[in-house]
Amino acid sequence: MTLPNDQRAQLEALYAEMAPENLTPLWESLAQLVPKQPRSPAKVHLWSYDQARDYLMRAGDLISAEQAERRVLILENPGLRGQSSIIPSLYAGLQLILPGEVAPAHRHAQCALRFVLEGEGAFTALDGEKAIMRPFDLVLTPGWQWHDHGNPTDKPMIWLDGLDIPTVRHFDAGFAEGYREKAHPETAPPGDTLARYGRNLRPVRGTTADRRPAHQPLFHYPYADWRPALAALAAGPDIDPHLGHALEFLNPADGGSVMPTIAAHVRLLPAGFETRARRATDGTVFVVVEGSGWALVEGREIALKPRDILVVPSWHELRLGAADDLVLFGYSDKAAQEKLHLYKEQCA
Ligand code: 1HN
Repeated sequence: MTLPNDQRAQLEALYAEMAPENLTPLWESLAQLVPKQPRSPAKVHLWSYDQARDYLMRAGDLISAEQAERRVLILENPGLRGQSSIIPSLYAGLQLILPGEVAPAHRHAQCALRFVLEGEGAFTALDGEKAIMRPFDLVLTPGWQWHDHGNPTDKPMIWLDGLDIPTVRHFDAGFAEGYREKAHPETAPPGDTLARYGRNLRPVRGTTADRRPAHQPLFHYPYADWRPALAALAAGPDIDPHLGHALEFLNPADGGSVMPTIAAHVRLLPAGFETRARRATDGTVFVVVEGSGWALVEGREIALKPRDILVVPSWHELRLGAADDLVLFGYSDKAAQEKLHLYKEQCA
């Protein structure tokens, strides 16, 4: 705000006097507080998987999963350093679990997804039921459900963790507790929940077979299921000009997003396809699953290759192009924004 010098001086003197009383004038910050459109402090950024993996493996030589509780390198947005955030509302990390290791059981208010990047045969156990993890599986650990991880194989296992840590912190609503033992006792054989709740069926309500929490029963979305579904969609004649072939992961309990704060999807862009420009208010974390291509974010071109991780903050114009068939996984805060009636998108 530009004001005559003497008025400015008098105002500044007034602000200085009131500051010790924890009072501050709105008119100096109104335009920033209520922007005409989103101006995210987060930046567009790409993490090379190979580079991050190197540091993660070096950490693996220096600290055990049990010592660390979770051996994770946080992907901090360069515009949000020190905040453990990849966008203002969400967290991302790369977790390593080495052969024979256990990451002990705990539960917390924050909800989490895991997207497997490397290794096969380690597990996440949710309330005592193991999901055996394979590359590009999506595994959920919803809020306040017990979870531990273990790697009984002879190879390292690495996955991307996506959590709503900054959202829970924003609401000052975080609780956590450790389990009395390292691992939750087994409650069901691996795959049991997928069989009961993952096939457009569910145990009849009120029977003992209906053992999972009603609001969040399913927690494993295997690559072996979603990839053929995406291939079938891509075999059809229609393609969305802004998204390509896209499928969202659903919570079968309500047909909504996988978790209350986080939405997740996959998309396939056929070789040579370029999307039209689009922007949305959800900040999105993308993982390249297969193929190669580019992202054009606000005019800046970024090359994409398998396992690299790209963050596109709110209201950044995005175009994607596929050199060969490009498959992406993405998660975002769209789920929370829709509940708050904040979500918007703009397609060119
Ligand atoms: C957590 O529980 C896990 O269970 C990973 O693997 C990362 C980051 C912050 C808080 C809880 C896990 C986490 C986390």
